[in-house]
Amino acid sequence: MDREIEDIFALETKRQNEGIELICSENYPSKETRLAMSSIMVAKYAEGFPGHRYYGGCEFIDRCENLCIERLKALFGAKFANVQPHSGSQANFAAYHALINPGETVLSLELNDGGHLTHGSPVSFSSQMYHFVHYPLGEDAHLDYGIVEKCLDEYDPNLFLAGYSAYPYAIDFKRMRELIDEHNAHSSTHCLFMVDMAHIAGIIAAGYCQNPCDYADLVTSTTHKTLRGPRGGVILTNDPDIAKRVDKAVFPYSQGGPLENIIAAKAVAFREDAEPSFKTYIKKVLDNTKACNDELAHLGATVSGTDNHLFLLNVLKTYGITGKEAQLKLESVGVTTNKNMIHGDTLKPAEASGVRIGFAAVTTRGCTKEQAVEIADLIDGVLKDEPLDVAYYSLRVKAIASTWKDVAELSF
Ligand code: DSN
Repeated sequence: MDREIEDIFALETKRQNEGIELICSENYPSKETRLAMSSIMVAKYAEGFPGHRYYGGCEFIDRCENLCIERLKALFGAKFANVQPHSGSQANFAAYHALINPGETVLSLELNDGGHLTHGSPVSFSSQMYHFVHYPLGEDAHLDYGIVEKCLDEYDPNLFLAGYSAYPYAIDFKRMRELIDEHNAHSSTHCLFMVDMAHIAGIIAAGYCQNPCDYADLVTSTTHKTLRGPRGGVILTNDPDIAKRVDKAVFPYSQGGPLENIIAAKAVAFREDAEPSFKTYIKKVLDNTKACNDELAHLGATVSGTDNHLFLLNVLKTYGITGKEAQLKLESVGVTTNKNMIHGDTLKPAEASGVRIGFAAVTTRGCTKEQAVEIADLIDGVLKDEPLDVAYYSLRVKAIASTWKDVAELSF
């Protein structure tokens, strides 16, 4: 097609096939999902929603978007869904607009404690449009529902936000709902409950943790992490009035024409996610993540422990190097991770004391529990050894990755 672009594709495919991808927010979609992404659905303008478009010729686009909506609703047992957000950040942008007014107060977890940029980081639109305050984690880096209760009373927020980017433990959405209801019973401000389930959406769909759609007023997600779909966002709710406000907040407030090829790909992925084999996949992700975390602990490393697809490795405490240095060392042998703040971190985010490690992507390719343990030994060696034998570890990484499926040939 285009020699320059083709050459780059070949290099990236090789990097992905020969490497060990441990960034917990990444995954590989199926061939079928990728085919939908490159389909001719891309050529259609369809501003508006099924049955109410600003353009003609939307008969089949409407069928596709409706199918996507129905599949998503069935996956999470929700009454209403909007599948048009281009990303998780866009979904959150629209969600805030649908739920609260500019300047109103949102109680969320800070980025440094595992939250997300759009959960009130000073460099994001979120903190500039709304008044964000934060609930801290407990001393053991777990959510402390007593602290949440106190913060609800102290800040009297208009919106409580749960769902995180670097939180390795189970979340009790039911307890949060109870706390918000108790707070609302004696407060003049009515606090709404929003969950950003982007990281754990696949785990929820597979039934291995509480479903926030049963408790929250509104739930946002991305579709490309544990859900293994195309890169994009979605919004779910059971409240008909909120659903109407969500649609208006997505279009025309914050987005123009929906990406109908991506919506088709979301539909394909949601069908895959409803298969029994997806449940088996998620169970393997949980087992592999725990196996790697536990082996690192066995080797003497300071790790967070895990109830989901990710854990945090404190590299400063364990190996005396920063998260940035650890990320670079691992990358030099073909293991991809990202530096991450650890609870109570004293280093800046650009350095950080830890790395975030996840098993969603490698498990899609076929990583076994034995290999997850081997990967822990490899990580420990790479971060401990000085000088680092790059050639030796690179060969070990390639040997493991060579037993897995080709990233371009996956079918679920
Ligand atoms: N960038 C995603 C992550 O890595 O968690 C969140 O948006």
